[in-house]
Amino acid sequence: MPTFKPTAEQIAQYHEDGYLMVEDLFDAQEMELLLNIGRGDRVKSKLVDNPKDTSGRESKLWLTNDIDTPTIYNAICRSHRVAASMDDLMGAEMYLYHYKMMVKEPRVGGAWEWHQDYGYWYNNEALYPDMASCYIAVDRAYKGNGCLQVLKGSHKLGRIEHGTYGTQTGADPQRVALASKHMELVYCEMTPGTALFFHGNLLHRSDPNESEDPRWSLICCYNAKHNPVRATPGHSEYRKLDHWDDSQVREVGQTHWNELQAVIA
Ligand SMILES: O=C(O)CCC(=O)C(=O)O
Repeated sequence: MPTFKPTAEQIAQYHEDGYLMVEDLFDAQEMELLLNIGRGDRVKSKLVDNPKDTSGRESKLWLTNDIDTPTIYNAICRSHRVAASMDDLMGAEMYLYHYKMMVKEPRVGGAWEWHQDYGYWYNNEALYPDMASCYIAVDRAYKGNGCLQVLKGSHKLGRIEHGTYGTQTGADPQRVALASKHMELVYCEMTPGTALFFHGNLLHRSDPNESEDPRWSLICCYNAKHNPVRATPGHSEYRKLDHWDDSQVREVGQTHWNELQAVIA
């Protein structure tokens, strides 16, 4: 069972780059469980939204702030390797703001415009940008299926003005073009189980899925305890987040999967 605690060097790198990629934060069995549960989850499938990109291509996502149900999602969001690492990287007590499953189906899944997550969350009256996410690759993510792209170090720019482009909220394109002249564009290619911790002000985007491979990912989003925010549907004010042992991903996940199979049968 993988465990993880960021070193002082990794924390410094996170502050410098605005992100930290950790390979194999979850093992193949944990990701297989997550994918099976994600595909068979009738409760979550009722929450699915289909946002369109500027060219009309649809992605699928569900989003929730449920922290109480003993699901594999909560076992991951509460796990020491994610939640305690988030505290270490952000230097603050972080709580789960929400989490979401992002699905880009083969040949169908759409693009995401350049944005900062704080560009969205600012509108929920989050006072500080002391917010961050952990993107977990459930499927392999690579250029062809629209992996995440980031502008390295862009979290240091502060919040950029956001507007509506197509049906999505995006960062001011002129400002992004300016930043792109000075900052390295990194394609975050990831194997299943690899995770990307990234700051709420890091500029990121992704291309549509042009491949035959699906691209599922779970994104766990956290806010600092000291950062007031207005609760909105699916997004929470401060609630203490107890961390669970890393072994719970497998244990809670297996029970979750058994329950789902019983419902499906
Ligand atoms: O899944 C993606 O490609 C992008 C998701 C994203 O940017 C977000 O949820 O903030």
